[in-house]
Parts: sequence; structure tokens; C-alpha cells
Amino acid sequence: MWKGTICQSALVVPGPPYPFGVSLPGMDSLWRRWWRPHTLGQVTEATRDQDGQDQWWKSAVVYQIYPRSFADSNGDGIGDLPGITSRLDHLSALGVDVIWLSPVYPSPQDDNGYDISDYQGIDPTFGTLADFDELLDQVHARGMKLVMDLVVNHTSDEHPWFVESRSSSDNPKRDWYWWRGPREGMAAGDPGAEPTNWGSFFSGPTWELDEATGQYYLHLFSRKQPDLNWENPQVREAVYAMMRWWLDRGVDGFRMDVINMISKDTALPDGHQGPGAHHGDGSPHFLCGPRIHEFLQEMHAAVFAGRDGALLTVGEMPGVTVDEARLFTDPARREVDMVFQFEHVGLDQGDSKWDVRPLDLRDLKASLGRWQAGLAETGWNSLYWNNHDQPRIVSRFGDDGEHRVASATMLGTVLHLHRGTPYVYQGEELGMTNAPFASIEDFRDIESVNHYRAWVDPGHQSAEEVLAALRVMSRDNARTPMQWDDSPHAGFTTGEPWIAVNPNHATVNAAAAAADEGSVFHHYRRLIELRHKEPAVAHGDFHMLLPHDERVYAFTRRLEDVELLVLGNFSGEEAPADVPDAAGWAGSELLLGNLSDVPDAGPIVLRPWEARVYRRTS
Ligand code: TEU
Ligand code: CA
Repeated sequence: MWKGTICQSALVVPGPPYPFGVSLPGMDSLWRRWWRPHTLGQVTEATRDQDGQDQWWKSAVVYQIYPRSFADSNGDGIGDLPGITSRLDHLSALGVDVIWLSPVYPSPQDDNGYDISDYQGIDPTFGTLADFDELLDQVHARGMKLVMDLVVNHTSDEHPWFVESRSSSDNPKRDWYWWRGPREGMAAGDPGAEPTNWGSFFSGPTWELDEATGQYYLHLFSRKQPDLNWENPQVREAVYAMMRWWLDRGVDGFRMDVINMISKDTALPDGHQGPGAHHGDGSPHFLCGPRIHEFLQEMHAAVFAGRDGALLTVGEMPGVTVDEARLFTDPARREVDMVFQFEHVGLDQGDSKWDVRPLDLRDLKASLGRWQAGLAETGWNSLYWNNHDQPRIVSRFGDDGEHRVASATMLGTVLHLHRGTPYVYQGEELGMTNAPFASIEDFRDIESVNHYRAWVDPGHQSAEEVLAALRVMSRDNARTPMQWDDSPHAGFTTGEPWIAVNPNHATVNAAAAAADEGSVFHHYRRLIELRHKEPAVAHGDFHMLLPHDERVYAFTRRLEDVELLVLGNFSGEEAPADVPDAAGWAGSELLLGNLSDVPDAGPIVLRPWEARVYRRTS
């Protein structure tokens, strides 16, 4: 199973020198005026970089919706598009600029929609294309943008392309996927006859035998998610045409699922298999492969070039390194605007994601600090704690009990004040927590369920051992229904929800949060407002402080004469913040804090899970 192996691709396609930093003369006008959300998307001289490209997303905040779990309009227990449309005012009130919609396309739902059987439609579970157009109109009417999830490393095995591809060895679409015979000297179906020893992300081998033709097809994820063969130019053109179709329909960009896996080493070598491992690690042969930059540049030229809208592209890239990310996000290279990297969400894990370790705050600072430094001059960071694949951050790095509100708001503050574009995952703005899963029957996620079967059934681990790890790391923690109010199913559905609602919705819910100025919701609203209003948040440089402090996260941001100091206490104890000139800072303007009654003089001692943002000019 892959866990943290880094992209090794040495292919460096040098672009023209691109000196974009924080002190471009043309940016002055933007920094001087206060950013108003309704100006978002208007390409002005101020938001263009030196290359003439629009970088409006530097001061934007993205909100991710997992449609299955957001809002159900028809009582079938599954969230849907009309449900989302009915809840857009929640997002307007929060102030987000962009919505990223997880997949809503027709799908057998083996991986909750990340297995797509038709790229140009809407799954009846979620609604119709007319419902989609209505949602898009309503999003745009509120001055927000909508970004689609693009899942093109693989399709569903029920996609017509794959149905054709598997129909015979000489079908014209055979080469659209990765088909290989058994390992040399072995017969198809023999144990270990798979073409490579790679292990799938969802347990078991990455190869599935097709009995009819005697060949195996590659699937890095579930066997119902065959990998597309991007070596075939017809595949690439079909994907680009589909992307153009969505942009023509009015969508504002794409979040690209595991996009750094589309170029593979065509020799398909075996991966390293450690002692006791069930499979080899194929990731060096499919992460950031030899043609990845070429493919993304080709996609850019075929899909985005010459379009005059303010679009957003973000590539999800497990294992990507800072150096690779700089290449992917250098605007001059025209690949993607930003990437999701995975380093900081692997710091509390050992050999696999199920091998859970406590977080050492110094590791978090070292990691995020390296990403800040690495993309300071060229490229851009995305910032996230949560998404539909990660456990809830307040349960993970915070305290979801006594200090739930303080720790959730501290975590939000530290993240949003970094340089980069912040992503908020549904419910994060309420401080939603991990769920109390009692038994394996409570889980729905294919990754969790397959892992349980693969370890408990053959007796590698006890059910309790596996459950203990699932409770902490399972993706289902992020997928319990959005908690709208304190009614029986949290206002998510009038029917039976597809996965149980967290019982803490009695107190943790959007209605209660909206009515309470001290809530996580209002703090996130203030963080987003701050990014819109204070140019140093979006454009200032970043300087990490106190790298060795085990409790306090501290850094400064500077833009010309404005300097911000950001402090967060990652512990349930009082912690002095021994930053240079602490007493001087304590007397400066407190832009934002998460606890009341902050002393306005003297040395800075942070209370449990306290966060503060100071501002001064020089
Ligand atoms: O996830 C890619 C990925 O590598 C992991 O985050 C994955 O979720 C897994 O937990 C690794 O342990 C993307 C999507 O975000 C995820 O929901 C999909 O299941 C996956 O791709 C396949 O499309
Ligand atoms: Ca529904």
C-alpha cells in the first residue's frame, strides 16, 4: 500500500525565467484597495501576474461539497443537487468564493462517484442536468464560482469505453486501458501471475483478470476503477473534449483527482516489497511519471488556453514533492494553478495510514514551512486540513471534547493565515468531529471495508485492532451527514441517511453556530473576510518562527510596511510565545483572536488552544 513515497520524476522542462514574487509593481493598486468579493472573477490589471495571467484565486477561499452528505431534498437519505441549491445561503454567509463539487456524474457508486460511467451527465441519485444548471446559476448569482471534480486517471468499469475495451483483445478501444498478459512463465489466474506485484490503494493487487480474454487490467484503486491509458492520444483528446464541454456549460474550473498518476512507466516494473508486505509499492512507477508535465501542458493548451474567464485548476497529487509542485504550479509553464500535496496529512502515520502515531508539532511546522519556502517565489500552495478522504481535523490535531471550539478555531486560524489558497471542507466550519463508529457495519467507505476484510478475515489483525485504526483514520469520518440543526437527522434528510448522522449534532450544527458569534462558523467567516480585506494575508511573504517549540505555532507575514504575527497554541496547556519582540507585538493591533479578554500588554502567554493574529506597520 502506498504511504508517503515521493514523486521521483527527474524530468524538468525549464520554462522561461519567471520572477513572480511579492513585490511586483503592478500589484500595488490591488494591495491598496480593499478586496470586495463581488469583484471576484473580474480580470483586472491588479489580479494579473507579469505574464498576463489572472491570479484572482490568491485571495479566494474554496469550499468543498461532498454531495452525498450535504443536503437531501427528496428524502431518499442521499444528498443531491437541489439540496445543495437550497443551502447556498449558508455558503454566502460564510463568504467563500468558490465551491468544489465532488463527483455527481452517473456512477455505480463503488467509490461514491469517483468511479464514473458517463462524464457528461448527472447521476439520477443527485438529480438531472437541469438541476445542475440551476445550481450553477444560483452559485453565480451569489457571486461564487463552481469547480467540478475531474476523475480521469480511471473510469468506472461500467463506462462504455471500458465495456468496449474489455469486449475483445482486438477492440479499437482495447488500448484505452492497461491490459497485460500474466507474468512470464505463469498462467492467467495462477497466484502471483499478475503482471506486476503492485498493491492497490483499496487492498489487494492492482490487477484484475478478465477471464474471457485471459488478460489483466490495471486498477490502482478498486477493481471497478480501471486506469485509463494516457499514452493513447485518443484517450487524451476524449478527456479534453469533455472538459471543454463543461467549461462551455459555464463551470469555472476543475479539481483533478490523482492527476499525477496519469503518466506511468510503460515498462510497468515490479515495486519494492518489504518483509511481511502483501504487495509491492508501485508508486515510483506511476507517481509523476515520465510524461506528466507534457500531459498537463497539452491539457492546458487544449482546454484552457485562450479562455477568457477567471478559472481555477487544482491537481490532487499524492506523494508530490516541493520541487515537483513548483514545476506544476509555475504559471509560466501553464500546467495547473495549484496542487494538493499530502506531506502534512501523513505526519501522524507510520508505515501505512492505519499505523497511527501522535503528531509532533515540530514536524508539522517543518513540513508546512518547507512548502511555504519552496513555493515562495514561483508557484502557489493550496492549504487544507480536511477533505472527504481525511479524518476531521478537530479530532485529529485538536481537542474535540472540552476545547472543541477553541481548537477548531485555532487550527482554522493557523491554516488560513499561511500563504496559499485555503480549502474548507463541509462541516469544518462547524467544528464537526470524527464519528463514534461502533462496528464495521457502521462503515460505508470501500477503502475502510476492504481494509477490514483484508486484515481481519485472514487473521492478520483482530477486529478490534483494525477498528481502532479505522475510527481514527477512516474516510467515513468526513462523510457523515452535514449537521444543519438539532432535529432527528440533523436536518440533512427526512428519510434514513445512507450513513449515520453524528449524535453530537444536538449541539454541533449550523443553526446553533449561526446564532452564536463565538462559534467556529463565525470565526471561519472572519478568517475569510480577513483574506478578502487584508492584502498581506493573500500576498505577504511568510517567515516561520519558533521551529523547535513543541506547542506554539508562530509565523509572520509581511507585505511592504504591513506585518502580521500569527500564533497558535497546539496544546491544552498555557504556553508562552517567546517570539522576538513579544511585548511590542502585544501592544499592537489584535486583528483576530479566538478567545476573549486578550491582554493588551506584556509578554504573550497563550491559553489552551488560543490563536491570535496581530498587525503592525513599520
Ligand atoms: O484520492 C486519492 C488518494 O490517493 C487518497 O487520498 C485516497 O483517498 C486513499 O485514501 C489513500 O489511502 C482520490 C479521491 O479524493 C478519493 O476519494 C478517491 O477514492 C480516489 O482518488 C480514487 O478516485
Ligand atoms: Ca436525495
